[in-house]
Amino acid sequence: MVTGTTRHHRICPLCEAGCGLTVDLEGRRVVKVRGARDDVFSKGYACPKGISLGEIDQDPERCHAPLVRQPDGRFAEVTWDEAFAEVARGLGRVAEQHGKDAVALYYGNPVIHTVGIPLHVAAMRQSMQSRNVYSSSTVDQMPKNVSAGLMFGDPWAIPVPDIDRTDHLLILGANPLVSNGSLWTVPDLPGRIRALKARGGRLVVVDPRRTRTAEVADQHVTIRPGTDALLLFALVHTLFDEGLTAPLDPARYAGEEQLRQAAEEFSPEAVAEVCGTTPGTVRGLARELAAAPSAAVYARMGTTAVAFGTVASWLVDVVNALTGNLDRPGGAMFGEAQHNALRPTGPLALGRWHSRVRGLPEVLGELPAATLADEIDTPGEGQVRALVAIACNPVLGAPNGERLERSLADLDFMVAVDPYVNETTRHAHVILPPPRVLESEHFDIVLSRLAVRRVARYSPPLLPREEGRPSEAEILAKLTLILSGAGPEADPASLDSLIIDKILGAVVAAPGSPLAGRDPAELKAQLTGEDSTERRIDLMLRLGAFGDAFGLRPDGVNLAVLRERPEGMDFGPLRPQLDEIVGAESRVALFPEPVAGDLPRLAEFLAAERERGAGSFLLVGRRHLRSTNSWTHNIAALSGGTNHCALEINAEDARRLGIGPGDEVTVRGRAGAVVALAEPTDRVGPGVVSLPHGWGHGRDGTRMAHAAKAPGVNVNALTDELVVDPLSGNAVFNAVPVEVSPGRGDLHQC
Ligand SMILES: Nc1nc2c(c(=O)[nH]1)N[C@H]1C(S)=C(S)[C@@H](COP(=O)(O)OP(=O)(O)OC[C@H]3O[C@@H](n4cnc5c(=O)[nH]c(N)nc54)[C@H](O)[C@@H]3O)O[C@H]1N2
Ligand SMILES: Nc1nc2c(c(=O)[nH]1)N[C@H]1C(S)=C(S)[C@@H](COP(=O)(O)OP(=O)(O)OC[C@H]3O[C@@H](n4cnc5c(=O)[nH]c(N)nc54)[C@H](O)[C@@H]3O)O[C@H]1N2
Ligand code: SF4
Ligand SMILES: [Mo]
Repeated sequence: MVTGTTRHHRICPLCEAGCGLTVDLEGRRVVKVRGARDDVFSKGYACPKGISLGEIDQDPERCHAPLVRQPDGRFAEVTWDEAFAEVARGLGRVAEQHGKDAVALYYGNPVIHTVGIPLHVAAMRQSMQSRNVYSSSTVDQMPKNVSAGLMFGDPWAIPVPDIDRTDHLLILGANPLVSNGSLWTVPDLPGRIRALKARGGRLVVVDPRRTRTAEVADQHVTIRPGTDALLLFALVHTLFDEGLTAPLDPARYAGEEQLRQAAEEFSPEAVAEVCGTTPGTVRGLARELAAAPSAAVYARMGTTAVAFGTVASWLVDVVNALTGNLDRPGGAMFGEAQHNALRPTGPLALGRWHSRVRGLPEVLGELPAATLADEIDTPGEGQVRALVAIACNPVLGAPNGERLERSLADLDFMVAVDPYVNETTRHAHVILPPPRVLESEHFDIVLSRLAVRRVARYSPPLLPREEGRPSEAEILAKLTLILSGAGPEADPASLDSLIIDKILGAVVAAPGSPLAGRDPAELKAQLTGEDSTERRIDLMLRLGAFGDAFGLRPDGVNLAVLRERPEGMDFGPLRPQLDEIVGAESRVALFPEPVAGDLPRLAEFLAAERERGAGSFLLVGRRHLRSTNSWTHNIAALSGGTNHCALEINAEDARRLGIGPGDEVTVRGRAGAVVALAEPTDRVGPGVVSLPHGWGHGRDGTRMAHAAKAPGVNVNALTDELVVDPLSGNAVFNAVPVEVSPGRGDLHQC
């Protein structure tokens, strides 16, 4: 280490793995980042994105001052007070003229990677009193939330493979060697897979594309996109048919017999051809799962962002349960939150209200992102006229993003909390940039529940914020206060204090709570931290799984303890928790009623697919190791090389159509068309094409000059906002029917 350099530990906020990084600073400048060998969880692992955290943090095109759009359309820098006053005016005017539902909220993926946003989003939603709440959940994992909510009574009780102890891992529609795991916090997946194989374990991957994960698997089963629900049902059928199910305690599990009956029509023989495989392969998958001493099934985007997302997500955990692997070491286990998760109990209520235009059901208080444009475009009572857009880029991330972009341009007011002027935020009237990454603390609020080990970690801000610059938590608190009518001058810390009082009030009043009857003011006085954000983290830690419960568990953690241990504390492997999660009074619902109601649609799909002749291509997505959805293409160290936007097409299909490498091809979907560059390959099978998302840069008025040099095309110009998974409202990005033709036809886009 050079003199003048300081060395720090910091949790990487860029993906769900949450690796520990060692960051060397010279003053306020990052000189080097690498994996932290002493991190209790990631033990030195880091991917190229984490290593580039300095470049991301110091990208000169990140905004540092708030921006207000001028009458000529250009953005001007203003003071924070001016910016908040402008937001209060803009949102106030819309709410006054058109009512509370006219103000919509949309928050995106980085929300789970920050502290300030999850700390405030619940209060913000409450104070808005708007039915128009949207998030990237409905372009991502909402089907899994629905299936978990229906089966276990908690939408975040999502089992994760206990990879360090399993003998057999079956992965469908996920590419964790590239994504680094999702709904599965598992740093150093490459190392953990190597360890699995070294101890004689087996990895099987079901994916239409030969991904990096498929390449290291013992078996890669190619599947026709969009058919996983059928394949999984055939596994269930086989388990019953061949007497391979583990005995399930009827006091713990409900609906086994109905499930068995429902699986009858989905035999391997009935579905295999539609799935693009053979009955023998399907039966083999089921037999191996049943025979393994321990096994886990895991599935992600290829099974959630599809038309049968909820059914497929449910069947994954049905297979885990039927093989006796749910909640047992080496199987699919529940993670444990380092913070107090306020656990809901009882089956999830779906559709408590419906969207105004398309009548789509609310899920977890949200409406589907796929219908936001309808709600903006369609006049009438409750029409959306203003948007609060937090850490999101739905122009590139939501289905038919091009239509949504036209809708956003038409809003009366939009405020964005975002560091970039990008495809979405360029339509905002006010942009409020969060501080530098290294000026923020890091604490996993959502993800620790999905972690493969029981760990507690906290990273304080490495750098003090510049004078007068609010934290992301303060920005969110200010917006919340504005939305609640308290005005732009209200003190953001007052909101944290109120929330702390509310949580402590509930904790001391809860019957059976170890803190029942205690004085909330006395507990509050014990909280430590530099600011109210840290005091809230301290509260969560103390009430969490490893917490000191305000002194009742003297060995437990609190913020002060973790501040002394930046590398974190490890509390061991996962432990069985099903009884706590489901509760003594309830049972795991193996055959939840809403899912049962969607099965006739699956049967119709099967029948239709059996009749289908050779048809159009099916489009699937892919991710690149050095990308993060739409927003890291501006970083030189993370772009170029293999990280580019190209249409993978089967080499034989390309030859038949007269398409060569690098040729322009027109891809046409229901929503629109793009001209992409072709990459003929044997990675995808006949009839399948793949385009990554998050591209389509270089639009007027954006400020991402490096990204604009290799803009790529927006795959979500092709995806159809009118098709959703009906139970969850989730968008469909995989198995999208498209036409592919050589050349650019009459299109001028690139
Ligand atoms: N076709 C297709 N479309 C997809 C997908 C797919 O597989 N195929 N995947 C979908 C999935 S899973 C997701 S999650 C979505 C993602 O879509 P979104 O969540 O809408 O957007 P991102 O591209 O992740 O962009 C995140 C935004 O947050 C900003 N940002 C980054 N860090 C911070 C921060 O710390 N604070 C704040 N306030 N802002 C920040 C970035 O500048 C950017 O504008 O895309 C979805 N779209
Ligand atoms: N490097 C990198 N990492 C990321 C991100 C990123 O953009 N880049 N994004 C983050 C986000 S927001 C998320 S949600 C996660 C997503 O994490 P993953 O789900 O692991 O990532 P994907 O690459 O979308 O993987 C989906 C896989 O499903 C396959 N697939 C498509 N259709 C089907 C189908 O019908 N059936 C089956 N069985 N497979 C199908 C695709 O070929 C692809 O391999 O990654 C996160 N991590
Ligand atoms: S795997 Fe994810 S958390 Fe780990 S260094 Fe890479 S981006 Fe960061
Ligand atoms: Mo995502």
